[in-house]
Amino acid sequence: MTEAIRTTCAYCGVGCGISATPTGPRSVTIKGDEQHPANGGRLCSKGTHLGETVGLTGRLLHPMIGNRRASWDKSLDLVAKKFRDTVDRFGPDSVAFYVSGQLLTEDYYVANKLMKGFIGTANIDTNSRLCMSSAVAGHNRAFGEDIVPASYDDLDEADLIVLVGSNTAWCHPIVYQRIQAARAERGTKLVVIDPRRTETCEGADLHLAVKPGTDVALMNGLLAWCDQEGVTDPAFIADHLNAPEGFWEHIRTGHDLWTTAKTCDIAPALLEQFYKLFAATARTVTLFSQGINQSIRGTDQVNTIINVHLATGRIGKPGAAPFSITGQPNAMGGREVGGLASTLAAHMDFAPENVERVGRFWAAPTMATKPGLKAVDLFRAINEGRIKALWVMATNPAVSLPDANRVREALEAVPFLVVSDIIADTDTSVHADVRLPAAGWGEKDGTVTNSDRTISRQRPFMALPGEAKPDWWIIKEVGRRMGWRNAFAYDRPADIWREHARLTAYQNDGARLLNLRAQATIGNDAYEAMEPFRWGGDKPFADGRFSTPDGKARLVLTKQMDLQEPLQQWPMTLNTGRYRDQWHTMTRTGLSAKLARHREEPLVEIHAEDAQELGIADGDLAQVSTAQGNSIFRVGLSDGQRRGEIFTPIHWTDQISTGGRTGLLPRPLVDPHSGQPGFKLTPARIEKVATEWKGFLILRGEQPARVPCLWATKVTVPGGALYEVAGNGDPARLEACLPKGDRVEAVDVSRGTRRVAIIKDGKLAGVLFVTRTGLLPSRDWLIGQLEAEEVGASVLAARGPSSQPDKGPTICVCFDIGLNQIVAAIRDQSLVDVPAIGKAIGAGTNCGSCRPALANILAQIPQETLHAAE
Ligand SMILES: Nc1nc2c(c(=O)[nH]1)N[C@H]1C(S)=C(S)[C@@H](COP(=O)(O)OP(=O)(O)OC[C@H]3O[C@@H](n4cnc5c(=O)[nH]c(N)nc54)[C@H](O)[C@@H]3O)O[C@H]1N2
Ligand SMILES: Nc1nc2c(c(=O)[nH]1)N[C@H]1C(S)=C(S)[C@@H](COP(=O)(O)OP(=O)(O)OC[C@H]3O[C@@H](n4cnc5c(=O)[nH]c(N)nc54)[C@H](O)[C@@H]3O)O[C@H]1N2
Ligand code: SF4
Ligand SMILES: [Mo]
Repeated sequence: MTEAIRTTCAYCGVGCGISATPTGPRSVTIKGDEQHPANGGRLCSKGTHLGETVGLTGRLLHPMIGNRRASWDKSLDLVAKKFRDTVDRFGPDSVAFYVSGQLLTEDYYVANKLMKGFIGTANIDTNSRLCMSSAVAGHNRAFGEDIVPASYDDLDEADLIVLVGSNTAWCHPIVYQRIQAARAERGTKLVVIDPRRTETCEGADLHLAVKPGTDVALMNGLLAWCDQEGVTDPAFIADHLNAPEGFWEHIRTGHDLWTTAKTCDIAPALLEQFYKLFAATARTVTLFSQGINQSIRGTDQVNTIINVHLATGRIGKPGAAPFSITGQPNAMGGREVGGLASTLAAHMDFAPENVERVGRFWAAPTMATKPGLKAVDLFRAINEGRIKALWVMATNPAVSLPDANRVREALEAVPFLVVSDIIADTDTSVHADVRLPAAGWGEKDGTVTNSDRTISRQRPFMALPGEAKPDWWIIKEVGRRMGWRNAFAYDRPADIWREHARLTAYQNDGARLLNLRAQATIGNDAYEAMEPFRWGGDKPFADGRFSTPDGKARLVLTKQMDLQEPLQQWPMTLNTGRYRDQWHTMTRTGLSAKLARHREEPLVEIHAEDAQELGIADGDLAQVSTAQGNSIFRVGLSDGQRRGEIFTPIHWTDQISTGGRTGLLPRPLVDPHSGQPGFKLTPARIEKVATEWKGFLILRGEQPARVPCLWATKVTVPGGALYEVAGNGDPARLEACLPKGDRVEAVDVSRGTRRVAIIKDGKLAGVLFVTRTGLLPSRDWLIGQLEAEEVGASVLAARGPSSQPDKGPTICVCFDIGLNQIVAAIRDQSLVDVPAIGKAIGAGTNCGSCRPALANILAQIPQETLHAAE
């Protein structure tokens, strides 16, 4: 029996501890780590199903130069030479790295050191620019340092939790479960501020469906209310805060309840309820994420939230804090090493004394002396020919940057592109001159920092596959080959960790709260055995001292601007975000058949009345257009959408679909302080797309084929893949996607229906069902036949001898329980709450990610029908 390895989840910034027990070379049993402070043994659906994503499907296993396999030596020499030559010819500012909050701290540190101390430019930016940079800029403005002044324990101690622009139930499910536990145990109140009614609202006491982009008005109105009600803390304000000229006059003018309610388009009574609750509850945590950060006024939005906490003294105390919750597993570690183009290293900026200090510490030959290009500007600079060599690590900008079609042009145009990834073909890597195979989760070795400053180890439990190498190793090898052998002489992650820790402590007289002095001398064994720990203490700023020169925090004067100007050509507003069971560009979660069940296609969600006016029905295809481009989505009617607003998911790529690509739609406009793009608000248009036929394709085994039709989306299913397809012209061309084998076929001319199955050695190898006017059968039974021993022509009936009733869309992915089964159980057994559903049929009793969905289903079934059933 192999021993369990304690590691940290690959995905979100909650940073859950995992206990992984290998069961074979590429298989593992995953459990929550009961000892880990972030999760205490719990895992959400994504963490629970990590085991399904550690196979080698699609992995990049060897360095590739163009489409040819190459040795590490040759590939690394080429990368080093191209970067060296480019710097020699065009200067250091002609090269760039674009890295990721999914690198480990050790990887990140080496990349940052190579660029800022040795190549001599700060042109290293990260996808955290798209994610956390407004929070970083907001913290710096308010506190003088990028400190998250909260911990998860505060959620247990708060009496009120306000979620602003955060779909916590889907994106930080274990934090959400913790909040729900606090509600159940101590009656903590929960308020959600989000234009959409998400599943996060199912367990909330109040939901404010604000007009998008009006959070500044909402929070300034809240501060005005607190001021008027005498809830501000005059002593704290006098002793610990600096307010700019005219700050309070500004707050006291035009921020009354009625004006604010109008600006935010919320009923005044509802707004008053929130304001009263906030004013009455000293222990308040305001947790925020992308609805706040991803705005062209993101930094102001962050500061407006922080202003309220500062002015009411609700900071540095148990259960009272503004809480920027991070997205990626190591977003925070990246901030700590200084991996953003706008920071230098270890919470130091580009002030001359910092450049000098870090330069001395690194013994650096050519220090960067000024901030580098931020992500959106970086790709613009490539398109303008100013960047001639780019190295992308652990991010997929062809999908995830705004105006992604222009980004693809840049990736194509840059004279030399290196991509380090774990996957061979991504929308980004298909443009690469050199592809370098990186170690993935379960193979990587190092540290990550989660949302509440807890540093945990990611430990390997599988051997490196093929020739894959850890990111830190790849970067230091390039550094050495560029001529800096001693500066990059690391043998193991612990060497890098100690150096990073020493830098945080170097000449740090207390001016920087980030100080890992105690880690600077730890031995390799101690690093190996490191337990999760939180830096900066439990309550930063508890003494009212901040990291500014005078020790006082700063209030920032912010003004609401109208961000949502309806334009005739673009009458709708496009909002974008995440699904519960997919991670970003799906290179990993897309491998799991279980996780695919929650949402099998990318939906554009729209209010029913908007849809009706536009002649669009549920399940139709529709094209979403913006000034940047257009893409097709499946329509999902949703009463959680405000009128005039549509929502699309960020996950789908060219690798798995022909449409559903959100990234090409948003404007490349950014916040002036942080450079973070305004992903949540883009003027848009939507129109129905009619197709002559629709259908589906199910294929056994691995499926590299692209399906030649207008609409095709692929999901992993047990034993193969399912494609939903639709298009015009003759659907027969799709038959090219079917494998060779015995063919059985059924045609119904009147409905324009054709059903084809390919059987190989008695087993089902593929099916194609298309119809012009008829209905399509449920896919579930056919998918089940992929793993059946023997099938015959009867498979075309798409129904077994004792066919089960249709389960409906999967709600509980752990136990594969569908909507219809849940509704039936609720009706038949008169179930009244989520635990009762769990007792009756098990749904929601494993990872718990679907509990908000169960609550939603319950809420939609009228109680009378339950009594009728009794
Ligand atoms: N399942 C899953 N979980 C994830 C990820 C994933 O890909 N999948 N990614 C991780 C990462 S990197 C991140 S950054 C986090 C993101 O986590 P979240 O920020 O929770 O996720 P999003 O869906 O991007 O957006 C949050 C909400 O902001 C709302 N919003 C839009 N505009 C406004 C506005 O003007 N005001 C307010 N108040 N709200 C607005 C949206 O309607 C949306 O519901 O999730 C992390 N966790
Ligand atoms: N419209 C819109 N766009 C958005 C957002 C939005 O809300 N709306 N959100 C933004 C946010 S917050 C984020 S964080 C980004 C995320 O966007 P991306 O960072 O582009 O998305 P990922 O799919 O996480 O990309 C990670 C890549 O790294 C690879 N990888 C995984 N592990 C490793 C490793 O250990 N080493 C290496 N070298 N590679 C690895 C994966 O295969 C994948 O190709 O998207 C942003 N884009
Ligand atoms: S909440 Fe889920 S995705 Fe996030 S770290 Fe925990 S298990 Fe992983
Ligand atoms: Mo993110």
